[in-house]
Amino acid sequence: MDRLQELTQQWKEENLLMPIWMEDKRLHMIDQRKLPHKTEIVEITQVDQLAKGIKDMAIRGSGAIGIAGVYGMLLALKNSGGNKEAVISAGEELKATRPTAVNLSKTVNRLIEYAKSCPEDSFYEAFMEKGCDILEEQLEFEKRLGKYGSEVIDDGDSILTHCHSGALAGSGFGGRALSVIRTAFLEGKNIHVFCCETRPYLQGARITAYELEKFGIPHTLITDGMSGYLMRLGKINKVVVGSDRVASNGDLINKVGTYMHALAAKENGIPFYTATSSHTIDFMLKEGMDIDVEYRSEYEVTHLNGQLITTENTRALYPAFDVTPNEMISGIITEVGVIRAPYVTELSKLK
Ligand code: RI2
Repeated sequence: MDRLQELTQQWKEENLLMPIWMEDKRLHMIDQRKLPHKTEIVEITQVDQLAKGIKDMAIRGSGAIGIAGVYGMLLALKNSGGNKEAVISAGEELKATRPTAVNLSKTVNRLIEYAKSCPEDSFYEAFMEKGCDILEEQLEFEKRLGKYGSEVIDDGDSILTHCHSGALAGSGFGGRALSVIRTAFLEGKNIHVFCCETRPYLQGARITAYELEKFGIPHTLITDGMSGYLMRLGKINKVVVGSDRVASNGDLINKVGTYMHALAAKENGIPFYTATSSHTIDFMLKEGMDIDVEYRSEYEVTHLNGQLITTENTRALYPAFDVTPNEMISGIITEVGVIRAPYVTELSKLK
C-alpha cells in the first residue's frame, strides 16, 4: 500500500466527511450540487474532468479546491507514469478554473515550483510524497484552527455563519468556520448556529445545514437578509465565516453577502471572526478591493434548480465574493492562533 492509500484508509476510519479522495488510481468526488438530497460520488480519471468539476462548482470551498488542485496533480502523476511536464501542465489547467480563492493557485504554484526543482529520476516518488505532505498538513491546519477558534466561542453563543465553510469545503473535519463551531460543540459548549441560505448557490441551506445536522449541532436556517434584524433582536451574538482570501492588511474576501453581515455586526456591537489558514493570506495583495472578483453567470441568479424564476428579459449580476474591510474584523482565526489588529504587522509574522 502506498502512502496515499494509507492516508485515505486512515481518514476513512476517522469518519471524515471528505469532499475528494483517491482510490484505485481514480479520484472520487462528492458532487456538492446534488446535496443534501443525493450523495452522488463522481469518479474522475482525467484532469479535464476535475477542472470542469471545479469550474462548475461540483466541488467548491476555498480549502477543498486547494486540495482538489493537489489531487489533480497526483492524478496527472499517476496517469502519466511520472511525467513532469504532464504534472505541471495539469497544475496550470487546474489553477485557471477559479480565480478568487487563493488556496487553489497558491497550493498548485507551490507544487509546480517543487516539481521544477525535483530531479527527473526520483520525480514520481518525491512528488507523491510532497502531495501527501500537503494533504496531511491541510487537515492538521483545519483541526488546529478549530481549537484556537473555539477559544472565542462562549457557552450560550448564538453564531451566524454565511455560505458553507465546513468539512466538504475543506479536508473533512469541519473546514474552517465549522471546525471552530464543531470544536466548541465537542468541547461541550452550548451553542446555536444561524446559517444563511446564501443565494444563489444556496451553500448554507443545502450544505451547511446538512453538515450541522450530521454533527448534531443545533441550528436554524435563515435567508441572507434576516441577519441584521436578528442581531438587533439579540438572537445572534457572534459571527464566524470562512475566507477565500485575506489581503495583507487583513481585508477579507469571502462569499458575497459577508460584507453585509459584517456591517450589521458592527452596528450592533457583535464580534465578527473569519476562520482561515495562513495559506489563505495573500501577501501580494495589499488591500482587498485590489482584487478581481470572480463574476459568475447570471443564469445562476435567474434560475433556481434549472427553473427560470424571473421574466425572460430580467438581467442579473453575480459577483461571487465581496470584500469586508479589516476594521470590521475582530479576529482572524488561523492554525497558529487568533490574529488581531494591527493586521499588517501581525499577519506579516506568518509570512
Ligand atoms: P473555506 C466559498 O466559496 C465561500 O466563499 C466560503 O466562505 C468559502 O468558499 C469556504 O471556503 P464557493 O467556493 O473558507 O462556494 O471554508 O464559491 O475554505
